Amino acid sequence: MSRLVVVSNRIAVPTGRQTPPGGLAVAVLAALKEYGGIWYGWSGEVSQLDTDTKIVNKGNITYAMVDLLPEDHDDYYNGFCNSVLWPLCHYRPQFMEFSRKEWEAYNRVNEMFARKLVPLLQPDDLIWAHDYHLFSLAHHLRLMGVTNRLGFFLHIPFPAWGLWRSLPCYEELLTFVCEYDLVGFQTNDDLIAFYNCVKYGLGVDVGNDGAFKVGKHPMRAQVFPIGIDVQATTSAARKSRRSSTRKRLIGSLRRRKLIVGIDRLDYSKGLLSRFLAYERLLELYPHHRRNCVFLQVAPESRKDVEAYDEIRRELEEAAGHINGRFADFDWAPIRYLNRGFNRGILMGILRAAQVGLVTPLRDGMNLVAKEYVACQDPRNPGVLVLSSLAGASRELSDGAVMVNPFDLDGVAEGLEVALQMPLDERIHRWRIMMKVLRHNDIRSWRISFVTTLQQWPT
Ligand code: GDG
Repeated sequence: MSRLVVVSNRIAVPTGRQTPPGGLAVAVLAALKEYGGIWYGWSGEVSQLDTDTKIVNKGNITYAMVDLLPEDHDDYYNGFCNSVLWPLCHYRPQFMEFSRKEWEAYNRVNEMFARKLVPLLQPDDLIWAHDYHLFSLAHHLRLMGVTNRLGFFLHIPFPAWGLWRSLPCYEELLTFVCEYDLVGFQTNDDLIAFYNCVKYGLGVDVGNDGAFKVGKHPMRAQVFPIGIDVQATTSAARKSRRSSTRKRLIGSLRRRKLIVGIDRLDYSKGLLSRFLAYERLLELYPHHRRNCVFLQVAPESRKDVEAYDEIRRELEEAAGHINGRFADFDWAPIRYLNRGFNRGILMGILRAAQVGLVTPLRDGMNLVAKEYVACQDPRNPGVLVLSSLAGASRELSDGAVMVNPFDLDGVAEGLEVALQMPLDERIHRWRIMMKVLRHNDIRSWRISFVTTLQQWPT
């Protein structure tokens, strides 16, 4: 088999037992561990000078890391990636702040990533780029004469044509995306949105097999819903039974039911609406007062982007308000932890919860929804309450209690259903979801993407 070279904006070299938060890191690491290869991208460091690529070998993975210059960190990462593409793809155009300077920085950094990658490549390497930071990478690699197979997977949603066209550089960026050989999306909704953009933005019709040509270049777009490492997740959750943190958590609940949310602190995750929906639960269904606890873990991300400051403030206020309104001497309805934990502890928290509350306003997939299911005790599983706007809803809607995160009363009702659900129904729903997770795990995601990339367009 050809060597796999994974390229992502951010490299996550695991230290000890810690895996950094973020769905992409978790997924890519699990995929690379299986057969090994190179993981290339930004080190997470900002340097004043253009530095050499740093190489670290660990197990069967070679980590190749480049630093960013301060102005590139501002304009490419905080700017075009996280203040233009992220809000646009998550249907939040009000947070979009476009400038030509940042668009230039985006292309400059994609060119730099390509230039420093070229010396690491062998002729038959398969190159698999990840996520919205690297829409333009194929374009720069092609300009440098790279003829390797180039695949791209988008972890976040692809926006509808009506939104995409609001990006001033939409046509050029879309043309760059079409220089990959294979482009993968999380759901059919994203794929259809992409086809429409290609059709209306570039005037190109897509064939029934998802193949089309932009200029002379044949490419293909397809759905590859990302999965999790079910066995590793389940066993981490089982092992956590012995952990002192989990024992402390369970002891502190005093037999109250636990509702849990775990998300990076991000406006796409719908945390404020989730807090308000929980408040509605306590208003509309007063029998849950004093009888349940909502634990939200929300490690900070993208601290330099203004919109994230605002959400942090809003959440602190909302948690304070709800606790102030309902708390008693020996009960606080919300526990809001604004920091990260190691993976073992997180999986233990998920296992301990009677309800997993996953209510993003938009999400490419949402791995926490899948992890919650995999962490459950088969003899007494909890219930997943899931947003219909998460990619995971396309696979888990038969087993989860489905809610629309914009309908606060509806989410409160979903919580009520979940908290009251009898054991036999919980087991039935859990089994349906586990079947889906096992069938489409991280391994089959990786294999189906890489195999399709290898075979296309022969
Ligand atoms: C993007 C897309 C798509 C969370 N807190 C900690 C921690 N986590 C782990 C979770 C989970 C991952 O991070 C988060 O994954 P999500 O999928 O929920 O969300 P994004 O980070 O936005 O991921 C998303 C994903 O890519 C994969 O394609 O599903 O739609 O937005 O695994 O458990 N991990 C550690 N400490 C924490 O505090 N170690």
